[in-house]
Amino acid sequence: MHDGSLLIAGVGGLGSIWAKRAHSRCSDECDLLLIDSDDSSFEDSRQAHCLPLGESSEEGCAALPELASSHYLKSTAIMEKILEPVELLILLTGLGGGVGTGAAPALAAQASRKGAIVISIAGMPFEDHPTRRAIALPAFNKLEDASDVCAQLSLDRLAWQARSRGVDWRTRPSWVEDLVQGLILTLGQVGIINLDLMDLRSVVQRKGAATMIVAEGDANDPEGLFLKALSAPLASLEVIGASGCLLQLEGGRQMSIYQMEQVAEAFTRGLTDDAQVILGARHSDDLDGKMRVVAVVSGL
Ligand SMILES: Nc1nc2c(ncn2[C@@H]2O[C@H](COP(=O)(O)OP(=O)(O)OP(=O)(O)O)[C@@H](O)[C@H]2O)c(=O)[nH]1
Ligand SMILES: [Mg+2]
Repeated sequence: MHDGSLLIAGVGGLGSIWAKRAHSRCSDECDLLLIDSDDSSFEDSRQAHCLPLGESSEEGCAALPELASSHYLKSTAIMEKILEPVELLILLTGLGGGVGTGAAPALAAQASRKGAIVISIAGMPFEDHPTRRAIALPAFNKLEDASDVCAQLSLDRLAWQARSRGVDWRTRPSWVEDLVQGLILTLGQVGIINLDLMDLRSVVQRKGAATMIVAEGDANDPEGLFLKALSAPLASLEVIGASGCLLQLEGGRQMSIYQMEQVAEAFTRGLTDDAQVILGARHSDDLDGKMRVVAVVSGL
């Protein structure tokens, strides 16, 4: 059951691949929006809202962010309709090219103006592509300004992680999928302890920067889970000293209160003394003996 209030958006080639994969894991709970100048991003996505930028796919926006944003701005009336019911937008994009760089900040700004909570995850170009990084950095700042939570995803770290698992970093971003699925299921499904958009809003509205972490592992190894979360391919991760934390724990039917307490303790130890911690939990049949933790950390 969903009412259009949760939306996953992919902007540009990389963002669209990530968004399609993440959405396939939780399509009953949320809608999908794809924005690109390249029609091939819309393949295999009959249920998605698709916004082609430009007159034809030949035109494209290859490495032209200004062109992409001006195409986007011509579509704001359509976008207004799509964004109408949206209360939470999870925006996935890769910066440094044309479409993502130009259109993602514009989309985040429009959704934010309409009152939606905006969580953005932006892939940052490889270290050895300085030209692309120079294009990506100002776009990241714009995206961050328009988002409640904006995390930089390092493609170097993502590629390194994918290599160690023997998969393709572009098409199998399991970390991105886990995170998005965790957030959507946290907010879209009934759990043992329910979290809702009000809880998320109260955490992300704290002053200061915000980021997200996710980990899956042995339910009896809280320290290991926490260390795993810190090895996520995010470019910068400083959860120590945070003053707000929304923590969602997911485990198999056997998950005990004791295990939940231990994991919550490991994840909140580094927070300030008066930190606001909001805890949610739910059972998941695919997590026998394991636990999945999704945390949004704010007030950094
Ligand atoms: N090295 C490398 N980097 C890539 C690759 N694909 C994407 N990237 C990086 O990710 C960024 C975004 O890529 P895309 O999502 O394909 O770009 P886009 O938003 O569709 O933009 P345009 O296609 O230029 O209009 C690029 O700037 C690169 O830094 C790849 O195959 N190899
Ligand atoms: Mg592209």
